[in-house]
Amino acid sequence: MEEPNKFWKSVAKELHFEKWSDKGLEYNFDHQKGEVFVKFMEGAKTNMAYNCLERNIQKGLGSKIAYIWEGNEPGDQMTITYQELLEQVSKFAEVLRTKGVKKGDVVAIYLPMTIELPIAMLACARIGAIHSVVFAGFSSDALANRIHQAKAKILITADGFYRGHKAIDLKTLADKAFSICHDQGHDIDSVIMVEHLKRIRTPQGAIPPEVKINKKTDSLWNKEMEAASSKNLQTSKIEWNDSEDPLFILYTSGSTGTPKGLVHTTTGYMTYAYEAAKKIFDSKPDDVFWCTADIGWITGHTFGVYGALLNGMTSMLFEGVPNYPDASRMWQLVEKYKVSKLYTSPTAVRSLMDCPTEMVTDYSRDTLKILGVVGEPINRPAWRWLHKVVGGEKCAIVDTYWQTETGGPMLTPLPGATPTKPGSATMPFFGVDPVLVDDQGVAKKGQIDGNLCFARAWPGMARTIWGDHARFIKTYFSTFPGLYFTGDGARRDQDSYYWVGGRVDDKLNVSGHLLSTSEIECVLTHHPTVQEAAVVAAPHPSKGQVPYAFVVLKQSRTLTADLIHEIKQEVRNKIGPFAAPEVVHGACGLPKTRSGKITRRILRIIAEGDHKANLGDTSTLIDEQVIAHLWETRPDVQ
Ligand code: 6R9
Repeated sequence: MEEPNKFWKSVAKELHFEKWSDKGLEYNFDHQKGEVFVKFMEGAKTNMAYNCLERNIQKGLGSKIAYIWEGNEPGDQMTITYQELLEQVSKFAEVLRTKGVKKGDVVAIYLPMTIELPIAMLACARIGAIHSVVFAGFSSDALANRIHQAKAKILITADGFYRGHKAIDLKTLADKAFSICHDQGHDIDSVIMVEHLKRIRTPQGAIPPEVKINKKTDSLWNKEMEAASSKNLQTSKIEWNDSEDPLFILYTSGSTGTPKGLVHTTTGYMTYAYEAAKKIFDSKPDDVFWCTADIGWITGHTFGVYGALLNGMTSMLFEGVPNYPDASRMWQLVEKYKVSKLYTSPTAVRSLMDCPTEMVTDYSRDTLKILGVVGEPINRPAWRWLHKVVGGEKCAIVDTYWQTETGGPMLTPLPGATPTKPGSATMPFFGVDPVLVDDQGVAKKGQIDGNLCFARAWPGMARTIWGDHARFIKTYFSTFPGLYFTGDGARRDQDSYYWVGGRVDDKLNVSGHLLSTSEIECVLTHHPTVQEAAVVAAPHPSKGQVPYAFVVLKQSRTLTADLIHEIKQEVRNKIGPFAAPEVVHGACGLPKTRSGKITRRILRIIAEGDHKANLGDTSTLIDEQVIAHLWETRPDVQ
């Protein structure tokens, strides 16, 4: 693209600005030449919530459904229109003001997938407060850490919720987080709690959490909203924010150290989210869009909330899990709500593709048009299954590559326009300039494997790490000066398609052969008995490093000596003898973060057999017990 600046400003023109600015993208990526910064349309005044709500209502979408909410228990459901959403957001904006929240203050939000979550986010945006959403699956420690780091003033939470049969004591977790914060010398001013449990059904066998209210700090969402209603307000006052005023902070776990609070600002992020949802999901007025990602992750922010609402879409908010009450739940919902655009993760696809095909095909998927995936490389069998079984070979598949830091997709097909190749996120999004560099930072042209960087700024990128700009520069701009470094490795093929292979620190060097762990994983997951696999590097006295493979077998399969031999042989055949795993470790599961990422850090420690090593923060794992099980089943030598 010759003139990204002109292009992005023309996109911004479709949105509402109280004051326009002719400035475009201004940036410096080279820390040797001065401060690293990125700005877009500095000096313009706008408001994200106004663009999501009033702007659409003025276009006649007031009575259009903004969200369809479906609870954990089938049948728990509700809808809210754009007009109703505006009323709720306006009231909650007043509630926040009454609580003393001002422009620039940080509001922590720790809520399940309920309608109050986007309401709270939009209310913050409306008054210029900065939201910091903490995924409701995080532990008290993780919440405390995030509240403390951002010095959040107030917390919005709920009493509790259910995921499948499991009850989550959200308020108790929040209370624990406060006492941790208190010990660290940071007290939260007030807590607003949604009484969610009394309006949803309890799953069979689950025990509803007991909730304690602290009279000094806690108040109830509904009571606060009633008080705001009594003021008879129509719509609350809008804060016209500057383009570069922070919109939100979102924490992403660093592979080491404390989580990084990435800061996204107003106009650039808004313009990028709007255009990404519009073009990648080919937004149409009668769409029902379902982004399955929790709003606590960047995908939920950009697509589940902002991208969807900016485009006036109807979208789904699902509080449950894909395998409850059974593994057909997702397809039941696609049929029930006539979903046309579905955005999910390769992990979800892989977990569902093992079930009998009828679990999918018993439900109508006729309305589906686009199937998107994000979060990790999708292996070919999963891509094909999604295309064939779910999409009936008539849906476009969009494999979108991006990061919390990038705000929106960087490599992605455009549906119907970009011919796809299973497993490749294809080509750069508008104005994105990918560069593959070798370890010395030399950019390589043509067909090549390298470190994935971006040479030019784009409007949606994070501007800094909250309170630590030096860390921002060190993490993203110091490895290859002048370039934004993603931390991922990628290959560009003969057609200029990009294949993201995974984090570059997942590379291993066996007797001088540089191997990508994901390359080996790909062979392993192709094996008919293997459901999931992760490969890490283990030290070896003569070879330097060797691949150590963790494999989760499909149900009813056991890892016999013959099978181990067969699996190793398969890798020998497909990649080469040097790539054959030294150890094949039969695992009952892999340690994963709640966003579905395998924590290789932990797997490396287990592979090394270092019982004394510090596992680091394990609070973000779905199931901490997996670690103990992996230690128990660790084979000595094979
Ligand atoms: C949006 C999101 C970012 C990391 C990223 C990369 C991996 C995401 C991918 C992908 C291959 C894709 N990743 N999408 N790898 N193909 N389509 O997931 O953000 O949680 O910050 O993760 O996820 O390794 O660097 P985040």
